[in-house]
Amino acid sequence: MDKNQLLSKLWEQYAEITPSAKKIHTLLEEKGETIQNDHIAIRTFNDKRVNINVLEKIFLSVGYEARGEYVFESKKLFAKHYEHTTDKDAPRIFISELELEKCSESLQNTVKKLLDDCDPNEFTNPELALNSTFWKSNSQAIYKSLLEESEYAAWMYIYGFRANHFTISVNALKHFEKLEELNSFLEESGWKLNASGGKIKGTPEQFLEQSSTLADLYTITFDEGSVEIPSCYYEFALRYAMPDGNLYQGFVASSADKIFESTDVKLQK
Ligand code: OOG
Ligand code: NI
Repeated sequence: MDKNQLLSKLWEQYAEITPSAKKIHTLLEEKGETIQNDHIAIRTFNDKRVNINVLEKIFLSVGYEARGEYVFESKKLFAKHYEHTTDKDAPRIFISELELEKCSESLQNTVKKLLDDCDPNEFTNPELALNSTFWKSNSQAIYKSLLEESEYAAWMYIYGFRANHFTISVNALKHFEKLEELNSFLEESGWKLNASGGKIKGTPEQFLEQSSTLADLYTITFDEGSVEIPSCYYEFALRYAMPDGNLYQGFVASSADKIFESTDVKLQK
């Protein structure tokens, strides 16, 4: 699989459970915009069978290289970002992992059992990053117990390995100079934005401003019955030039910390 095949598979899989994605795309294209993707994000657990080192492989194989590292203490997450070595228009990749050893014993046991019960061939599948959930477990009780401790763990249990958001590069838009203008346009068109920490995360001084929609709701059928659970979201990023004149390429941990919450159940209320 080459880079473009990988990225379009990630998009299709994301768009399938995120109706807002294609709608926002179309809305902007109707205004004459061409959409450029700033980055894509993927989540995982730090269990050595599925951690960042495993998930990154497919991206390294199509020409990506690790660049930045980020720590999210209260969410117990660690993340790395990747840039493509030759194609400067290729989206960055952001992969995060839940640090299981910092979580409760009960959460650790739940995740361990989930993975222990899987066919081990799934872990060596080169397309792991596209594999959503290959575990058989489908219990609302487990989902609820994870949700009590970690929105991230609960989301992973339901949606697994996939792109959890794509990101529109605001730099590449013609009709929106400021992120605020795009936010207003989206709100007027009916979208709800993630307001955790303010609708705009980051400042020009940090060289990156970001905003995002609240994740779409998607119906999940548990053994116990059907429930709507936040799936994936769309993000918008405006990058600023650094003193050397080059656009900032990395992420900002204090902003990312709030962007993660776009899939939180607690923000939907
Ligand atoms: C990633 C959240 C962080 C950013 O751009 O700062 C992020 C996630 O929700 O998995 O994407
Ligand atoms: Ni992002």
